[in-house]
Amino acid sequence: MEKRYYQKDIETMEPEALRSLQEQKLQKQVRHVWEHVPYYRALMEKKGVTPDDIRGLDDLRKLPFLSKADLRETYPYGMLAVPLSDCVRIQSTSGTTGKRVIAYYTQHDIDLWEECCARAIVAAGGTKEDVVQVCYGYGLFTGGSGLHGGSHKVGSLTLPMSSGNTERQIQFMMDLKATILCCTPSYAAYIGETLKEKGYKPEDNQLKAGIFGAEPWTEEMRRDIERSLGIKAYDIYGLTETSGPGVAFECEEQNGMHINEDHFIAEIIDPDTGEVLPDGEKGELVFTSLDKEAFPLLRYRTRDICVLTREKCPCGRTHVRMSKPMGRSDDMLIIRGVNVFPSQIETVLLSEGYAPNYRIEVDRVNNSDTLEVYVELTPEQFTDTVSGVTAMERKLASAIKTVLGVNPVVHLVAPKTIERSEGKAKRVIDRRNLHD
Ligand code: DLL
Repeated sequence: MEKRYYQKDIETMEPEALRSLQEQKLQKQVRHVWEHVPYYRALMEKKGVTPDDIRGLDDLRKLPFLSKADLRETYPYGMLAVPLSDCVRIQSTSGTTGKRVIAYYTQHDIDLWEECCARAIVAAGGTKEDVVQVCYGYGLFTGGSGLHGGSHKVGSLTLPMSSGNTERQIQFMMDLKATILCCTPSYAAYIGETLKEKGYKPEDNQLKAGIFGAEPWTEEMRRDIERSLGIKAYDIYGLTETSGPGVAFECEEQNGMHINEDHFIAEIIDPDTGEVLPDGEKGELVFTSLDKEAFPLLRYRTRDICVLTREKCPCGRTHVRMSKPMGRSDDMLIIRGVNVFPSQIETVLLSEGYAPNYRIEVDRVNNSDTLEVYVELTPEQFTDTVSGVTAMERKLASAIKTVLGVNPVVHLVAPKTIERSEGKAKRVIDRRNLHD
């Protein structure tokens, strides 16, 4: 297969040249922040660092970290590095875990962001002949506008569907012969399930690829979606603070996401000590932007836990790859002292033949943590096994116990009783916080 890139020179740049490009840009970006963001300048002064101390990548670790707490502290304008009149757009986080974070963009920032998304679309096989159905939410969320802009840059026909109204999604998908689907993996699974209910087979649609991200999803979930839609499913990563989707994206190897290193430097740190870890070790991902005008962030702690690899990728891209984040460090549940990521439970459910419709409930009863997992039976399982449900629950509980080391109570529930997600799925209810 012919290799496809959106910006070949940059995406396949020799590592030495890439490093020197990053170093040049880093010096400029640090100076820009120093001169225009008093809040961060104060943090640098506190550490005794000036822009003159930052000459290369090895100096990066001299710079202070930024976290979401800093962004909340400086809400709404404190991190802005250009006059507001130079900005053309804001986007924002959903604010489910506190005050919203607002990201600002100049036209230049929008162009860079959309180019990153265009790289992702081309890596998934997109061309100007494609019909790209964008069913990430439009509005303050970055998913819709990011992929929308990227699709325009590629020259594809863009369907600005936004999320929800699954009937209409399916009608447009079929009538307009969409070839690339962009949405959260949980919504992709829901669309696949609905197509099946309507009697469509995977080969009845014209889709060839999906670009799915914005929430953690497992390899098992990927295969499930690929089967139900008859496509190849690509992962895409990003966060509002760094512009949105497209910070990193998968190529045809489906083996980690290439980080757009001409625009972002990635580091992995130990989340407890802040120490920088070598490639290959698991830790918290930290980003430094290199080209941002309005909302540049230096050493921003994402709280996403993953691993970086610089092993050569057969696709020809030279940019470092990040593993799938297994969830945010703050998504991790500690149950009876054991660290549990919801994605571990998802892996077990799908490998045991269940559909990805589940809810995890954690509580504290008589000073002891409880873990309950509600899992939907598929319609086939439901009719087959009315009498065998208890045995199935026990079997699943034991499979989960083997992986997590914690004993769950499993409840198998009737099909269609767990709420479907059209955006980011909310799979965990932790009631312990309510009692504290
Ligand atoms: O979710 C941006 C985005 C939109 C990415 C569309 C991909 C596609 P936020 O709402 O600010 O931005 O949430 C960012 O979502 O820190 C991760 O924890 C999580 N996340 C994003 N992409 C992935 C992914 C958008 N591919 C937060 N896998 C991030 C796992 C992801 N988690």
